[in-house]
Amino acid sequence: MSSFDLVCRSGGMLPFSVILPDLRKSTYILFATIVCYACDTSKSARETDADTKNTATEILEGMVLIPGGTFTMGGRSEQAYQDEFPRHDVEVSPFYLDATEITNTQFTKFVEETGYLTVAERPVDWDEISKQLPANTPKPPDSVLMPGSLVFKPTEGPVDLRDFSQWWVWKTGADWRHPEGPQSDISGREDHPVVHIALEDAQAYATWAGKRLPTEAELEWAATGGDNDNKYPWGNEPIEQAYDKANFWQGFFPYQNLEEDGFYATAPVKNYPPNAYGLYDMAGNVWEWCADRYHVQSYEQDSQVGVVKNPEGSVVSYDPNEPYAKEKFVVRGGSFLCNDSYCSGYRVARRMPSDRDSGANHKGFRCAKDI
Ligand SMILES: [Ca+2]
Ligand SMILES: [Ca+2]
Repeated sequence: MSSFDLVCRSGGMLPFSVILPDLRKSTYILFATIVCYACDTSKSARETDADTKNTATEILEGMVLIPGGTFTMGGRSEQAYQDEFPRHDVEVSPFYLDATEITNTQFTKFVEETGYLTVAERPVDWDEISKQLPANTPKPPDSVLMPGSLVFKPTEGPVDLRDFSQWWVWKTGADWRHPEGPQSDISGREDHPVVHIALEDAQAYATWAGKRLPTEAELEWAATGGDNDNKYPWGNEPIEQAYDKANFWQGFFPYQNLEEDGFYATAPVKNYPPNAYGLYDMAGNVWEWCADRYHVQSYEQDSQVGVVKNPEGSVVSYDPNEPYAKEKFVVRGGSFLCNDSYCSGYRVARRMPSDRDSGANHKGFRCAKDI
């Protein structure tokens, strides 16, 4: 989804030059100095080794080792969309994946250490955005080009679900610190996933953390928990009975949310049980950025080369619904807004294209790392 479609925007020498008159003393000092130097060298090596181990521990803290393997990627049910086909065999190497979505606490640490400013906190670059729109699209008022992001707003009643502009509103001042707009904040939501994250925000965090974004093949493989027949991360228990499995939308989208899972919007990470690999919220809560460009026919391309090893997505991006969009990337896993009547994003095979600059209050990420 492009933000702009809604509001027109879318990391010696030894110091031994001492000359002494007493040879014995000189010899002693030389010996002592060499011994001490050797001690210092040894100590230095140990410290370096310890530092390295500490760094590795920090990086891997909160991560899960996902085994490698081959699986059949793509739609597993009648709900599958065209872009989930053809099903094709994919080999994934072992990798580490964050057990949870990145939280507000984690993102706060990143921003405090780096001073990073997210896309939603910057003014909109009209010259850049206009390249992705039909020619002669008029420049919107400056007020629309102020920093901001998309915020979900429920409708009064049933609406045409093909028109998502009805439940997304542009809010100046909406960003990760202000999920619902400038009057809101994240106090009490420290352990909720960070939202209003654009692709480059997620990439910047990952680089700072010594990690990377996962591919969609990695996320689908990891979401299954090792059972390729799983439609959802928890298995195949129907979504209507899975209110204790994930944070999604119960009731009638986008106007009636029964909150049977306990949450209208985001939930704290780890609020629901993990899948078989120990991963939380692989379905629901917030959509998660992947490293892959979205192309509606990328599976067609991959299926023609036999078993595809560690696919990284299409070289070019294409979404037939928004042909002017310059670059769309894949998001996975669905969000607190997902419902069977709309996107069924909680299915492990579900792919969703997203404009790289578009964050919203249902979009976050988690990181991966090579072994
Ligand atoms: Ca919910
Ligand atoms: Ca998620």
